[in-house]
Amino acid sequence: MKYSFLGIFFCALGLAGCLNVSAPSLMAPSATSTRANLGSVLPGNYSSFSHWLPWLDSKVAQRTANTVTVGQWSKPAADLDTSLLISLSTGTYAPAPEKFLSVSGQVVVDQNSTPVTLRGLSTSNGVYWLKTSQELVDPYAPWFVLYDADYAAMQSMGVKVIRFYMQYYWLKDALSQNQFFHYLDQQLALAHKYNIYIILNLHYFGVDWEVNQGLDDGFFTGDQYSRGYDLVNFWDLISKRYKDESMIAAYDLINEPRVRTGFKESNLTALYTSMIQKIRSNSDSHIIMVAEATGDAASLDEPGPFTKQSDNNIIYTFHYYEPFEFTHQAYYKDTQYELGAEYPFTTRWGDYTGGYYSNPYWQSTTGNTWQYYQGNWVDLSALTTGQFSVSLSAGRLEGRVWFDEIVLESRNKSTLLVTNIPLKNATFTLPKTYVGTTPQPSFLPASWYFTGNWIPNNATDYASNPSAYYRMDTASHTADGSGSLFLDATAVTWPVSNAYASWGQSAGIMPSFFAVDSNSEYRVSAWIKIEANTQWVVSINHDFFTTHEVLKNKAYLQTGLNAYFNWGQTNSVPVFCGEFGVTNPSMRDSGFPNSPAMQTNWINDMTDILNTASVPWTYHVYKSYEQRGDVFGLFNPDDATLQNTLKTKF
Ligand SMILES: [Ca+2]
Repeated sequence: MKYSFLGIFFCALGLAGCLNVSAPSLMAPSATSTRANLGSVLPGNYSSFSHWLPWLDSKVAQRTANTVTVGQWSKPAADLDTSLLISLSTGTYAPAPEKFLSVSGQVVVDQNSTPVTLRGLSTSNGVYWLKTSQELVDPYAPWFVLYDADYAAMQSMGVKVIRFYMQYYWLKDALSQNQFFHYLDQQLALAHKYNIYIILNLHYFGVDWEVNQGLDDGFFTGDQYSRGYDLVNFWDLISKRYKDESMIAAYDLINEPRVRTGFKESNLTALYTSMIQKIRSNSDSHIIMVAEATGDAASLDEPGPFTKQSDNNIIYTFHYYEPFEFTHQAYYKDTQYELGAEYPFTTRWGDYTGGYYSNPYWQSTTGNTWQYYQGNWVDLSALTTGQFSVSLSAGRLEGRVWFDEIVLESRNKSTLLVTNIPLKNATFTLPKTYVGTTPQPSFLPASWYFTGNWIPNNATDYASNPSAYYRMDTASHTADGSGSLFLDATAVTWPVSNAYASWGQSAGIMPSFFAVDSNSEYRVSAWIKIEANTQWVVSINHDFFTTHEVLKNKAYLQTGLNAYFNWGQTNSVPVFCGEFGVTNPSMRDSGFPNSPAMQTNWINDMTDILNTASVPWTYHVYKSYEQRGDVFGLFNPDDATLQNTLKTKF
């Protein structure tokens, strides 16, 4: 799972929350992987996973010591081989050629022409953290490796198929191949034993250093040719070994292939054709899965979500995460995916139309300490017919500035009654982001978004040039540890014109806009601390927007999915939803008590649409809970809602 449907959404938000600016590049990533988004959007430390590595290493140490507990999955190191030996000795692993699957029209059938409904689970996202195929064999990786008990559990849930994630790296040399094939042989023995099909999916293309840092892969980020990936050879190796294996339902050749300048959709189609031809040249008649291309609009040079291959034993597969804001809340260490998104979700964004910028401009605060800043009472209804948001600005700052305890008030023009308007995270307390089940310190604040066009002095070496904007844990007006918002211009260069740096609430997944009441005036205030600055540049403002909303409910899902269904019907081929799923930890967060019901509703809506259309699917994912910050996975140790909901759908 990597694909983000939010790219266009973010682009739409790119203009928001900024002061006297054109589109700020920092807040307008293009559609790309979420992880790649972070790399391109976030500065300094935040674009790196280095701050995760100590935590990860501790997990590896635990795994090595064989003491790790993964939800309900705590396994002795010998379990895998022992269970396999049992199944082999009892003769449960036997060839079953009658179970070999093929495509017939829009349906998948076995060798007796009996339709087989492929509904199941994907497993598991820990593929990113497995540095060698040795870890599959030892095994160190209980969050990823499937044991006898896992197959038994899935069988009891009604699972018919597992979408089985693989790394390109695992076939890099003879030793790796032997280790991986040993593991896959064991998995296939269990697949036979429990009568559960396996879809082999090349999920991750990382090379050594990427795998070691848990980074995104080259195929997804754009330079797969320069790295010498040989996907035809990868699948040739798989095909030669497993061409007669009936429990392999399909080869899912590339996970979420991304196209770009220099590698267009038509190039991808040709690559698929080459892989298909190679597999068929081995007398291998497995179903092959061809995935929807995503990426730069200009590189999507073929019509439709898919391009039909001449081979007639193909399933066309897509992934569906909508509303992305809901499915990806708490998605690793990024507060843009805030907890608290609801389903149905209303996506909101604003087009910036101007603002009120006549509040006081400050140069310094006495003694470099905190002082209370008050804006003017402003009749916003005389200035805008849209909605407004607040922003904290320091364009062409030379020193450093902190903001804390932002206050937004309205005052009735007649009665002069003053009312506080609640702002989200006005005191900059720690946002809730998760690595597994544990909230982690975050460098970025929830509900606030930086826009600016300053240039870090040492942009290529973020390690020695800490980021110039973040939520500062150690500085707070009340010294209560709640933190403050920080802008540091001492390590940046300003452009000649249009120099701005600003925190606001008009961007992100859940922006804050306020309607303007013509009977009221408005004032924004805050505690501010300024150091080493020589110009009058610090202020707080009201920004104006024309706002838009899209309700993302079941009808919205149906419309999106119909595009795939209709293509399959038009072309008389099967389509397959290879991934959909929702992050788990919001369910255990007492601040969002409605989340379990909403996640149940979302799963019900998705599976109802897919099952009604007789479109098969695999849910993302079976386990991996607690092992990555994206925390997809059915097995929340405290709450069985997701698995109980899903197990009635297979
Ligand atoms: Ca604070």
